[in-house]
Amino acid sequence: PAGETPHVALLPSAGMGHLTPFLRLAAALEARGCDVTLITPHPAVSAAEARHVADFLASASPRVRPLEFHLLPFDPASANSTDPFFLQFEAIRRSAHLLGPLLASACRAPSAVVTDITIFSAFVPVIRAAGVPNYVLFTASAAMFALCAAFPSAAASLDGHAGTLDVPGLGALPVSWIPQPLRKPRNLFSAQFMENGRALTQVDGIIINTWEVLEGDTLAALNAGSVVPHLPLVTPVGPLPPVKLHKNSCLPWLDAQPERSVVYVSFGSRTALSAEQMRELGAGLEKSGCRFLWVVKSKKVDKEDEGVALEELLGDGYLRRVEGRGLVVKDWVDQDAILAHPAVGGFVSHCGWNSVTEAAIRGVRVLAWPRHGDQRLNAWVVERGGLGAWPRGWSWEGEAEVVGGEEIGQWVRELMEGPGVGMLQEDAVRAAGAGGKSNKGLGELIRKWNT
Ligand code: BUP
Repeated sequence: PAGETPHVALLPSAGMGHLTPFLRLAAALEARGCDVTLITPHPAVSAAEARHVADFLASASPRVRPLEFHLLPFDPASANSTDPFFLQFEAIRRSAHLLGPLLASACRAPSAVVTDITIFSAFVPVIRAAGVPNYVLFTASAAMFALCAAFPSAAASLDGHAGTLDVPGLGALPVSWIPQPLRKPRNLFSAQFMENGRALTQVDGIIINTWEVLEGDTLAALNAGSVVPHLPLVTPVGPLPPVKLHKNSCLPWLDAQPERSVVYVSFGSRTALSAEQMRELGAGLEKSGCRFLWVVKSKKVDKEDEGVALEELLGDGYLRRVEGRGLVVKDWVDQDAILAHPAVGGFVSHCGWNSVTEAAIRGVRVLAWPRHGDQRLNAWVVERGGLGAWPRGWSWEGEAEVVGGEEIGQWVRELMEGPGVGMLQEDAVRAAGAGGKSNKGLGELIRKWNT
């Protein structure tokens, strides 16, 4: 009812890239006086994710309340995929009918429900039946959202010969930029992607963790109805400010390094490099002559990691050779704190969207090495927006070609010698700050939910 504090129920899916912006949105809403319910699917896809949610809840204000969403048992063999994240999306989707009774059990009826883009279409009938306004949080770039919205109709023109896909608002995209599963017929991810794309007109609004200065043209095309007609209003609310959760073991090492001398290297929470590529990257960092902080990941989810030692992954003697100049870690680090550290001057990134937004907020130039999914489109946004460079030919997951150490070393040197991105940082910080466009956009949503 009008005048009461809005109560927003948030339903993330799986993957740090999806969970992170939900936690940031929860914190931003709470800071603006909303009551927030964080609906958490159980079991989580990884121990790291379960821990992350628990840490967030332990540090959040009591205005953020958890609500456990127990998933029905699900046989992975019944779905056409082996990817742990796609299977988790499916498990959540198949349990969608359980959300109605769960919402009814919440201490207050929600003023709005915000669901993750990967799962939302399964929840449309349930949320409609509950009579609650229904919003989607899109966790990547507006460019990727345009692809998602246009894909069901554009897919017909997926022309292997021309090698491009026409996406209104973006133009003719090389097919190689499109997430790999979408280029293959009949698989779990494409089915979910298509179904979500088709259902977008059935929700009340779309929230995106991006900002006008970075993606103004794409946002304008989306809201003019030029990407697909009858889309609900798309509101950019980004870059959502990071939430402080972890202590960071790398900071003492960074404290001892000169200003802007260290390149930070990370491919995000769900991208593992092949053993051969990992060795070449190691060689490249060594050849670059730069100081580096490298977060190594050899498995997609922690359940699969049998504790392979770094020496084994990087080759004998590597760690000794780079000692003092390079720090290699396998554990979870506080990436935002690293990017904010004055010693960090560049970021070799897979261009997961959260990493891109964090690089912008902290003013760190990016060397884009997209590996899968939405990352090539995000890298294109990075390049267009002037946040960094993208060596177009560099291979991605599943491609046999290995990028050599010599070439990597050269690009890393150029990254560290390249121009600063201070102006972009100012734009990003201004957008999310008081009076900024994204900040106002979030305020308008809250006002709407309050009437
Ligand atoms: Br790894 C790692 N510490 O050690 P993205 C990641 N992060 O804080 P992804 C850490 O996780 P998708 C670590 O700062 C970012 O906020 C990082 O999200 C943080 O990529 C988040 O950048 C990772 O979107 O997800 O994990 O590949 O594929 O869904 O984009």
